[in-house]
Amino acid sequence: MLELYHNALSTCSQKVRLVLSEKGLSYETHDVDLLGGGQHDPEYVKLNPNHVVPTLVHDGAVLIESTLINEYLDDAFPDPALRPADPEARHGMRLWTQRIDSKVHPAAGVVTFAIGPRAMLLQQPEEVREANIAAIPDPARRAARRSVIENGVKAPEFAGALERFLDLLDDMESALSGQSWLSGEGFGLADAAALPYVLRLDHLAMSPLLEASARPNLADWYGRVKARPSYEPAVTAWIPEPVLALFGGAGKEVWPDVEPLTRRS
Ligand SMILES: N[C@@H](CCC(=O)N[C@@H](CS)C(=O)NCC(=O)O)C(=O)O
Repeated sequence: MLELYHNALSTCSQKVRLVLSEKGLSYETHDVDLLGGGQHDPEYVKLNPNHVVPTLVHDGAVLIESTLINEYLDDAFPDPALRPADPEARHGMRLWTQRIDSKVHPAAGVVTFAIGPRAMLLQQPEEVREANIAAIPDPARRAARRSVIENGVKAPEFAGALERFLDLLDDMESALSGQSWLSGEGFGLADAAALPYVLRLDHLAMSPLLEASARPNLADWYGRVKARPSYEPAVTAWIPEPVLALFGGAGKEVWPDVEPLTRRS
């Protein structure tokens, strides 16, 4: 039996849901309300001491860290395989997943909270907002969260975080000129890892960065990932329309400030 503790819009949750769906696995879900502080609930923290989603429970085994969960799923449920068999190609796949975890994911927290849910969070009573920020265990992440909620895209962390995204998009564009998928021959763990971050930019109204006129190989890949049978049940089915409208509206509002930061010669 598989149980996923997750959040509809969380990038790391999307990544795991995509792999569950690609493998045709059914699972029970438990929603963790991240804006309401559900990740800090003492019962949840017993499962995930890092106060984050996702957590997968498989027949009593508690698994954390989205990339490691996806590798576990590929070990435990090998058909269809989502990692290349060739060791060099597998290393190449892991360069993407490692980079997404270490560089892109922290940047996604900054970019998302500077724009998407910011207005909603600023409407929360200050003591509620502050208590949820204070409960973030990692001091750097805590400080960045406070800074971007207060200052939006003008926060000192914002431009650098956006750069991490642009690096990813440009490197994907180059890689996808020689191969159809980041993982190698077929759709795999690197593609599942990258999709939520590309989608996040789209949700925050940064779609000009993803268009064929800007990055044709990336645009083609994005279209092909969205056309896979896994995409609807893993991603679209979970996306709450009001939150999407909030993210998109906030993204459009700040685009005049963001667009100059996206220009690369
Ligand atoms: N390295 C972790 C990161 C997990 C993570 O940061 N999850 C976010 C959602 S995508 C979260 O739960 N954030 C809660 C918070 O920042 O308070 C993983 O890959 O599972």
